[in-house]
Amino acid sequence: MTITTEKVLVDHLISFESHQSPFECAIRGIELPVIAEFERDGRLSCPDFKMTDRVVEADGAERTRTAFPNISRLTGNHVLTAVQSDVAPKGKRVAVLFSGGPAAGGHNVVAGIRRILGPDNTLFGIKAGPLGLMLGDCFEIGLSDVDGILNTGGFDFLGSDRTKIKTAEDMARVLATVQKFKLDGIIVVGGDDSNTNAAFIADYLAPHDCAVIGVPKTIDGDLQVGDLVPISFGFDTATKIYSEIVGNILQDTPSSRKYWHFIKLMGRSASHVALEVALQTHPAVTLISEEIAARNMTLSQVVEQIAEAVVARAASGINHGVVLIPEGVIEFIPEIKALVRVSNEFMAGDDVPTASMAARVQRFGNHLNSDMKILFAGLPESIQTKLLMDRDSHGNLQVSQIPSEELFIELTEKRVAELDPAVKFAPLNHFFGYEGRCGAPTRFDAVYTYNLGLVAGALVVRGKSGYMAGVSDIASGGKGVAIPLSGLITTERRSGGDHMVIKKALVEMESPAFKFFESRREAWAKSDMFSSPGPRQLWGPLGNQVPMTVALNLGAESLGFLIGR
Ligand code: FBP
Repeated sequence: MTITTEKVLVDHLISFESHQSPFECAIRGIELPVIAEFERDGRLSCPDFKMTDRVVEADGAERTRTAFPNISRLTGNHVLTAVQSDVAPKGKRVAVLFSGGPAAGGHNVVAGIRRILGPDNTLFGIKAGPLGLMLGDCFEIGLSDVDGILNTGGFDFLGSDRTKIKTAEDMARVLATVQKFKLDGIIVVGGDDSNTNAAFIADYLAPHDCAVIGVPKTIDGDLQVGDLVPISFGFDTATKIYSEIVGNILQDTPSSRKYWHFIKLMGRSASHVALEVALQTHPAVTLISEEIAARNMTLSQVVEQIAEAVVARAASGINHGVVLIPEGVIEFIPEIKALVRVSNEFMAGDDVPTASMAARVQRFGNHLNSDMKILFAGLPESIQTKLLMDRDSHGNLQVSQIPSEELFIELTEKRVAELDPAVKFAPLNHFFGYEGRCGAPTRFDAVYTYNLGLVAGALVVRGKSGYMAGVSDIASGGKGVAIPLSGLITTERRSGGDHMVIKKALVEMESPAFKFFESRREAWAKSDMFSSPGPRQLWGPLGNQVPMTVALNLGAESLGFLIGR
């Protein structure tokens, strides 16, 4: 190679820096069809919204009405649907923020909002989440600023955080930002806790004429409202990325013929991620936390189930396999759940936050009754300390940091040796979480989020407040809908107190997706029936697929989706 050619190559490689890889350049061009009501004569057009007869209400609606008097009254907990309009609002000033963990497609939400606002309205980006809202850390987003972030993964355009806006002082700081930037509306892109935050802010800001709209984001998939919000955005991308890696590992197992891989998958409490990856790859064992809770299984029963699969496969000459473990499983095993509940109350004690970890472990041990003391003492130190870690600002135990995959390996190893000492059992552990949260969105997430942005932007400039934006009818063109936030809120016990939060959607035992998994898992356990779905496809017919769990639960006839015309 001559020096000149090398220079050409080096310049070429340098041109990839700062998000200009050939892949990133190509995905910016993915076509983004839009819902019919948002288009007129081939151009974006801002619809209005009409109230439907459909009412959404969670348990304890009376309590919610008292806690959220303004938005409950404004929305009446009725669902809205988009309708075409001839008049587009002008002069509105809107701000958008990301809240919680990143999820693929967030940038398209911002792009959708920016474009539906058009040149006659102003959009501000709030830096680094709810904390940025309180600090008034905003910058103006121009129409051309969103071109470069289209279809890219991550939240880096704005950044995110998990601050809970809870006190009167917090709300006053939010109001100060609203007044400083003369905001007519705020859009909160977040999961269940962040949308709960949005509901509180919407209620507080109602007398100040500032609308607040939420957008359903989270890779966990636990923010769902039936057909109105069939899935939160980011789930499809994350599960397709995890499925690719799990598929590769499954392919390796009968090749190397020696390892059992224990893979923990992110997804906090719900097991939607684990279930989806199981449907896409067919591993030997998949734990579903909600099933463990429904069947009241003890830790040793769960371990027995894994150990029996290991021994049975060994009897057929298979000394390898994959076990999928949902991130939050530990909180669903009844005896550990009880321990977590006591630890939550304990952690809410005034002096606990300042105590060292060693002191917490000792004091917590003394605080327990005799059964729990035995259980806690029997847990590996790595689990004990994580149970006593500081909660996040919404009062959640940080389950992603609990090495449950190591716990299951340790206990399975012991039990397999008891069942049959001749069985070869060589375990390896993995945790897939951050690998999948920020990947470039799948086509489904790209199109879905762009349209969610259009819906959220249109709602806020129309002055609608206290709703979560939604896109329903994803297999037949899509419909822009608005779901009343106050209708989604219920009471949950966290950090030693009752809190009003949006109810998490967990895996239901009667759901078609779970039933299908249940009907196939024995076959997958007995022999290698895995499949390797490969990398996510952004072009061509395979790019057009929704998650399998979503298609099954919606009763769809195929995996395809159709948003736009
Ligand atoms: P969100 O609810 O904010 O969407 O969280 C998504 C998630 O990926 C969870 O699955 C996980 O428990 C959590 O974030 C871990 O987040 P972090 O380590 O960034 O706090």
